[in-house]
This record gives sequence, C-alpha cells and structure tokens, in this order.
Amino acid sequence: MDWHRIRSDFPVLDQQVHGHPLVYLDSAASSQKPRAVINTLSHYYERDNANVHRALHELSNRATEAFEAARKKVARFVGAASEDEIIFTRGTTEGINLVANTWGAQNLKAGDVILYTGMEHHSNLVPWQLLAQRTGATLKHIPVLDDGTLDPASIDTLLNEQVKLFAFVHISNSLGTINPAKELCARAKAVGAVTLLDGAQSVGHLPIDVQDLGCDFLVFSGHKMCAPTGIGGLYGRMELLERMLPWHGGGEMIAEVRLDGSTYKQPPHRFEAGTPDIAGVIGLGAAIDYLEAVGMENIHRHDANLSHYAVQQMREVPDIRILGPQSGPRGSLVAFHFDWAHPHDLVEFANSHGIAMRGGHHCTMPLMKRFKVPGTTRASFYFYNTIDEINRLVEVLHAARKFFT
Ligand code: C6P
Repeated sequence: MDWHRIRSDFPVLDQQVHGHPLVYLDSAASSQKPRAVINTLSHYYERDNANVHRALHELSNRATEAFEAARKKVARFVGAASEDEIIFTRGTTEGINLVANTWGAQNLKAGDVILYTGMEHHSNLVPWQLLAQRTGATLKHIPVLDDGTLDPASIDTLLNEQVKLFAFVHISNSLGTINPAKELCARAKAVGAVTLLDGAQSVGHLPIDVQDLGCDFLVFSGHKMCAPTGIGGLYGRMELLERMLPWHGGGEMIAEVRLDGSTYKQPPHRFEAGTPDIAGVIGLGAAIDYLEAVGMENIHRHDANLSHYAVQQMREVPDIRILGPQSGPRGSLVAFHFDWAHPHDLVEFANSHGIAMRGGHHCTMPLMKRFKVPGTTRASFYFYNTIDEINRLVEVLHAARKFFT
C-alpha cells in the first residue's frame, strides 16, 4: 500500500501549525475527510440539492437516489441483511438514545437488568440511566481489570437471565481495548438478552459484519470514519425494528395522519422523522466508497501497526503509564498518564509543536475513577498517520518531560 499517496487525499493534513507540520493524532475524537468526500458534498450542493422522498422533480429524484444508495452502502459495509435495517441518526449518541427510548421504553420493566460495562462512553451510560429511572429497571456493570479488559468472572455471574439488555463498547475510546464482541453477543443471546454494540471506535477501523458478530443493534458515527459530522447510523435487526414504535414524530415517518391519530411507515423510515441530513448521508456513502477502495483489512492492519509501534516507543518515555492492554491487539489509540504535568498542559505543549491530541476524561468519567486518574492524554491514529509522526510524538513527549520536571 502506498500510504503516503493515500495520506495526500486528506488536504487538511498538509499544513503547518505553530511553525511545524501538523501531526493529527485526534482521530478518535473526529477523523479527517478525504477530498473524495469533500468533493461529493460540493457536488451535491452545486448540482443536486433538494429534499428527499417528497417531490418528483429531477433534483429531488437525484437527491433521493443518492440518499437511498448510501443506505445500501452502509448496509453492505456493516453486513446487514437488508438496507431496511439501517436508520440514519446524528451519530452514536443519538442511535443509543433512539434504542433506549423505543425498544427500551417498550420492553423494560421494574426488576429487569440493563447490563453495561465500566469502560463505556457516557453516551452508553446516561441514556440507560435515564431509562432505568423511568422504568424501574436495575443497572449493573461488568468491572474492568487492571489490564483494561473486562472481568471474565463478573461476566459469568452478571450476564444471566435477568439481563434484558447488554450494551457494550466494541473498542474503548479511553483504553484501546478491543472487546470480544462476537463471544459476548453469543453469551448474551444464550440468556435471552438483547445486545447493543457501540461501534463508534470500530466501524471504519476494522471490517464489521453484524450478522457474524450476532449483535441486535450497532451504533456508529460517520465523523469518525471520514464522513461529515452530524451523520451516523443505527443497525437494528429487523425482527426488533418492526416491533418498535417511533421515537420522533413528524413528516415522512407516517403512513397516514388523521386528526385523531396516525399510522407509521415500516422501518427504517418510521424512525427518520423530518428532513434528514441529506448531504451528510450522501457524504457518508462517499466515505464508505473511499474506505472500501483503500480496503478495510488494509486499514485495520495499518492502524494496528501504528498503535503497536506507538506503545513500544512510548514505553521508553520515563514515568509514563499507558492504560489498557499492554500487549496483543488494541484499537488505534494510546492513552497515558504521568504525574509530571496535567494532561491539558501536555496537550498545549504538544500543540505548540504542531501535534494535535486530546487530554481529559474522554467522556468516560467512571473509567478515570476506576484507574484513579483525573484524566489522560490520548494519541489516536488512523490510516493517514505515519510512523514518522509517532516518532515526532515520542520526541515531543521526551522534551515535555524535561520541560515540566
Ligand atoms: N468519542 C472521543 O474523543 P458521538 O459523539 O455521538 O459521535 O460519539 C459518542 C461516542 C460513543 N462511544 C464511543 C466509544 C466514543 O468514542 C464516542 C465519541 C469521542 O473519544 C468524543 S467524546
């Protein structure tokens, strides 16, 4: 693979920041966009812009065709059985809230258990907490071990017949842990629990096949996989989707509206009230075309090489504690802690050297508490990053340690 040529597809990466070439190591927060996606958005607004599913004129037909073609692409990309199992959302957060407010509100009652894990992003905690308050369901979580993996003994005891929903993250945004999603979904299924997989950090980083994984719901964000912000997806198994009532009411989600009540369209349209983010959806389709052209296996391998190399090199920096798995596979990010500076000070220092990283709790406060750290600094990678950039990061970490101590 010619990764340098691929990198040149991302115009934003070709710039200086504070007199240094930009090193963008914050893709777990949001990825950069290739020219193919940017051009698709321009083309859409310059040539095809119109509302979808509503009119019969040429522009509306073109917009509707591109919009529904993107749904097919997403379905293929995540291995769904049908494009009708794909609902467009604003992102992972909205997808989880949709499931909590539809499937959750309809199916959970007092005494039922919602199981999640100690490494969830706030978006996979708070919606369930709100739902538990409304329904009287009980919240339980699988603790995280020191090495950043889920405690197998707790899985044995907690994943039982009382669990109605098991919601867990595929790749932790704060540890890099890759959870054994297929095995966990099978175990949940064996006790009759529905599964929701948070794919925010995995979709677009490794090949995903929901049918092989066996999850009931998968949520993800387009902006973390080369697509625009404000667009994402929810995959739901049709058997569940067709029994779920709508969450938002409005135009386009209805079959018939009377003054005394309404009937609703079949999924997915039942869950897409109002004018959607048309350009975002078409941009997501373009991002998928782009990722598939690079090859998901290639992307996964390159990501894995980068994070493996980064862990090895960062271990050489004195007084740094890397969170998450110390060996074996990890997602394309490395989060670390040190006592010699606040994460925000290090992020500022790195920024003055042209390096973009994130510092803080990464929307995983319970995990920070678990590891007894106020926050961490996180370098996250994507296939446009290079080994040279990791070398620059490590140089700057050495310099920062000297500067702050
Ligand atoms: N994590 C990060 O810097 P949204 O904001 O809806 O696109 O994604 C939410 C979300 C859910 N789950 C996981 C595992 C995530 O990593 C994220 C987003 C970003 O780590 C922003 S906090």
